[in-house]
Amino acid sequence: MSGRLWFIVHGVYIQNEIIMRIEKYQIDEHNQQHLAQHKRQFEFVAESVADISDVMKKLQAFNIAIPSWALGTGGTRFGRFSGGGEPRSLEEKIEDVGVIHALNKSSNSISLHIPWDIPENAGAIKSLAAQLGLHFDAVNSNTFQDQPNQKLSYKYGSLHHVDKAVRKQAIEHNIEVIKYGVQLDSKALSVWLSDGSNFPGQLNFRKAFQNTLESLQEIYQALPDDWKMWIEYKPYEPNFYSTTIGDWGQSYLLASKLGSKASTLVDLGHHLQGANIEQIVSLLLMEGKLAGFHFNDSKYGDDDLTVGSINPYQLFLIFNELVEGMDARGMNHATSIGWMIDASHNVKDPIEDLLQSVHAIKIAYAQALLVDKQALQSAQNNNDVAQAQEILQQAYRTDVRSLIAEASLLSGGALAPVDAYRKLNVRENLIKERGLKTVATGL
Ligand code: RM4
Ligand code: MN
Ligand code: MN
Repeated sequence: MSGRLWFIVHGVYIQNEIIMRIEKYQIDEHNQQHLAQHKRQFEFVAESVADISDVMKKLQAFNIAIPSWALGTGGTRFGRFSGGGEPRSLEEKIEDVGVIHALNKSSNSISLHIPWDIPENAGAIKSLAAQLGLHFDAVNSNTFQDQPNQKLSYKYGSLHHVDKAVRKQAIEHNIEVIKYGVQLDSKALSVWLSDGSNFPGQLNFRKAFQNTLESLQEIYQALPDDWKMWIEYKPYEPNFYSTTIGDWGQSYLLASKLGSKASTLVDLGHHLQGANIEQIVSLLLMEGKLAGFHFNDSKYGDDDLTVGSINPYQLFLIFNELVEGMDARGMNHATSIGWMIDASHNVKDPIEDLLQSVHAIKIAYAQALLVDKQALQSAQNNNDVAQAQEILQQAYRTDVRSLIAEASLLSGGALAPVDAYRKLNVRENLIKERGLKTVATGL
């Protein structure tokens, strides 16, 4: 089935087709097949959960934003092996997020990267998204690539550049991104800089930091009152000697100097091996400076692998700190922090991969909700180390998948999203329509 929307652009009516790729009755049919087994599993787990209805409410409210650049097949610097039926436009990317959300009812927003996905007609784009139950999360600026027709190059950086004219160009780009975001009702600008140096002596660290701060201050001035600025850090790549916002301390320093609208964004892949991310998260939260997350998983570096595919225990430990810290500050779990995926898929179907990522995030969240907080606190106060570990692992070893499935069912989603996606032949239909060799915009 398809619904039709009409938009007026320069006085001309443009017909815009909203394709409902998945109908509610198809999800119901799918759920019917899994229902009996699901109910048995759910009841078994639910009876040991202290306040199951509170947990279910929290799981239902919990959504994770999808980045516009994750819907095409990713590549490496050695090549890109395109999958079929990739979205060819922003509209098609929104449609794909619509598929994900219809299946899991946990991905109700999309985060745009400018200029990869410039919304030419914001009104039309917003209506398309709204038809699918979606809105717009943070907008991301891009000063890590030179765009065609760009006057000055970012070869030696952007906001930290030694040349004021380059800094000005990068500042103006960020302000333009805010303007696009305002049109879409986004509420945050997320800034990731590749600025850094490749060799010792290339850069004066102090001046680079000060230039970055001054540039960010100008962008900060342009933020609407109800907007936030999220500052991402990364230790290396594409620069291999230094990165100007290299770790959470440097990001935090900038955010503190900028003011209350600025905070630190944690991308899970942006740490050196062995970093204790959960401790970083706990302290940023304590200071009211945790902007949110770019979720992904990694084994070696910024691998951008599916969330939970390598180290689900770390993800659980992060969520354990999040739940404890958010509760300590009386924060709403679903809305006080920016939850977003930042991953790139080069061998999987991106939609399946994103469904898996969202699922892994919700599993970690549910397990963190199950931690017996009081018992843990008393174990900590008594220095009962073994008991503290027992308590954490009791929650982590609980198979909470039926809780996630139940939350999805209650919200009108599928009990088993990947299975439903496959049985409904969504990708096959996308290939028929969009072709086998499409290339999505982005990295
Ligand atoms: C960077 C960083 C940014 C993302 C780009 C595509 O490594 O994670 O958040 O926008 O990649
Ligand atoms: Mn990121
Ligand atoms: Mn990254």
